[in-house]
Amino acid sequence: MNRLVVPVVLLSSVLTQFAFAQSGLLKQWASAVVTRSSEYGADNWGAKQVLGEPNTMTYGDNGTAWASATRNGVPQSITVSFKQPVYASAVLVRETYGNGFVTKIFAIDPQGGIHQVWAGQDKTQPNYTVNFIATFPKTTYLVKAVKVVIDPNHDQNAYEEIDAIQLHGSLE
Ligand SMILES: [Ca+2]
Repeated sequence: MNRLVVPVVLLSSVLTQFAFAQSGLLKQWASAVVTRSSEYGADNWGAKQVLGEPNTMTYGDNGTAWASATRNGVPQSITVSFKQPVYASAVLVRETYGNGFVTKIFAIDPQGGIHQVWAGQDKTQPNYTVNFIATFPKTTYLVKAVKVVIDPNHDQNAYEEIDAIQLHGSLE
């Protein structure tokens, strides 16, 4: 038992800035934008709006979330990085408008290698802010960034908007 307890105590003292569950699971909000396919604005609806903790608390067209430049069209994506690289097991995408639009998620390792970790049908329903969580087998490589690909045509009458992105993973 002590072999388990000691490392957790040590890690938690080092990583006090991160949410750190008893299981050793780190949950980090995105800290920087790596790139994005487009953005509706440089400030409101800009890619930087996905950074940090959620701040869009109502469903709808809110400038505190990222929106692509056009309401509908070709696939869009946003790539964000995290302060602490981890062996990743899930990505949370906070959807706040046009919900149900995530199509693929890629994990990016510290050497820049790109790995698809999730693809499928996002069944998130509209009319509420929703934390869509894509889970996958824990990566065998560290993940420093993720790329979220969306379908802007999911809701023809809305922009597909993301308020925040969180990476779940562990240090071992
Ligand atoms: Ca749309």
